[in-house]
Amino acid sequence: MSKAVPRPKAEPLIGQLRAIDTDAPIQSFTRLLHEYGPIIELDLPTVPRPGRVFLLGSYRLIDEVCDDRRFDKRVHRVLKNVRAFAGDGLFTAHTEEPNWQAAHNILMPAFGPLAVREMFPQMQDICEQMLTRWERFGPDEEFDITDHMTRLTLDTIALCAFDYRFNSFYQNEMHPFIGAMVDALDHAGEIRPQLPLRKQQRQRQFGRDIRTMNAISDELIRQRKADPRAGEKHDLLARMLQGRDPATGQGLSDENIRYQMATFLIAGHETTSGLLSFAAHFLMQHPRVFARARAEVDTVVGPRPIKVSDLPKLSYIDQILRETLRLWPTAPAFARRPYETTLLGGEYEVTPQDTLMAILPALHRDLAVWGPDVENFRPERFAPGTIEHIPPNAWKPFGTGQRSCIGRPFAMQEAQLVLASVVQRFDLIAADPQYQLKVKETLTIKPEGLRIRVKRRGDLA
Ligand code: MNH
Repeated sequence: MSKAVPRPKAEPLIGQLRAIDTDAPIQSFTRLLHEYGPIIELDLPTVPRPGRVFLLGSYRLIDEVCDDRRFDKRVHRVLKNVRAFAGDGLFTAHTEEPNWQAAHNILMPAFGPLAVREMFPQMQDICEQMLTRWERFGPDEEFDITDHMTRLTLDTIALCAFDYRFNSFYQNEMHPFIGAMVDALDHAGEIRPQLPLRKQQRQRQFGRDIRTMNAISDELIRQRKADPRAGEKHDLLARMLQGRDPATGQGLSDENIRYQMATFLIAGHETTSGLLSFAAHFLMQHPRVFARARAEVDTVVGPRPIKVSDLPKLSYIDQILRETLRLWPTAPAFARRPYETTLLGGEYEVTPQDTLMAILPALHRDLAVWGPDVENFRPERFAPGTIEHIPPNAWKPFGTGQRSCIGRPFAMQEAQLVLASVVQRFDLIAADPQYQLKVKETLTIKPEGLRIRVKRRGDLA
């Protein structure tokens, strides 16, 4: 017998609208799961039927839906909206679409550990631009750390993937791609019901945003095709233009390449910038963690520039990043669907039309896995000797199985380099010591209004 899934706080017509902060749905879902238990049904006027949407918050249920034999990625409502500009690119493709497998086969080697090691000099180039700016402006300049990290990660993915420089650290305004992307993602993720006129305006703006993003991808392709030295390049763009799927001999179409470019520019920077911003927040809140991180960098690296071969030895930096992704997984949810109607947890019937959302901030706070101090920032959870006791599928910031994050080695290498370089050379000072973490949600999550100052290490106040 199948049990009914609880649908807390649903009212006629508006469903759970009153129980959910539409600007911060993931944080609302996490609270509801905390209150009502491991699975609840989402009920909102903007969520289409007949398929039902279930939110999952426990280790036991999420572990189950991570099984690639019974479950596949669900391209849920928001991702369907994102397809307006990311099409059948890797992130938004259905697994059974031919371009998913083709692009996966062509691009996997480009994101393998060896290929990513070769991108280290470009990552360092952009990191040095940010730290040089910090040095030149000095300790009196107050700035938004998330703004800087966004410039850093956008410039890094563009340089590594497309050999293109946005030069964000040499401008005041953010690159127009950012504004268009943030607005388009915001529109794609909207769960608030809208009045018709407003809806129309938003739809038109969405069209403009998409044209802005497409124009940037087209310009990158145009420059590459006009570049007499294009043949010497082996970056991602080169692999997309020339690569063939070894399984079929097929290449990627121009349209699909444009979708992949939008995908990489978005997936390649939003999440990593959030990770680095949250990590900076935790370092300021936990001076002992900061001190230990600095001691590790001093021991492994000393005062010289960091080398790619140092990174595997910077284990505590890696632990800090993992613990940051536990508390604030910057891609905070992923969706699954069963291939066949099945009983979830042995008691809830779910069908292939349903959407099962793994809510990661809830998973990462499951007391059964993490113990009573789940809310505490404690990188030691991921220390060698302890990390082995974390059960598989309990920590899922990069998604799962064949549809997990292709950019994970890239993101972790970049984040490790940047965090290590920061603690090596700078003290971080919260501009407002009373700042309470506020988390802004788009498709991803980031700290909001986190203003800091930076002081070169050893300089007097
Ligand atoms: Mn990434 C898929 C998280 C960095 C490119 N990424 C995913 C998924 C998660 C995720 C979760 C699975 C989504 C789903 O199941 O619907 N990604 C992250 C995080 C970071 C990150 C937390 C950084 C921190 N991602 C990156 C970077 C790139 C990238 C950097 C590219 C350079 N991610 C992707 C792509 C996919 C993906 C592409 C889709 C892979 C696929 O389905 O084949």
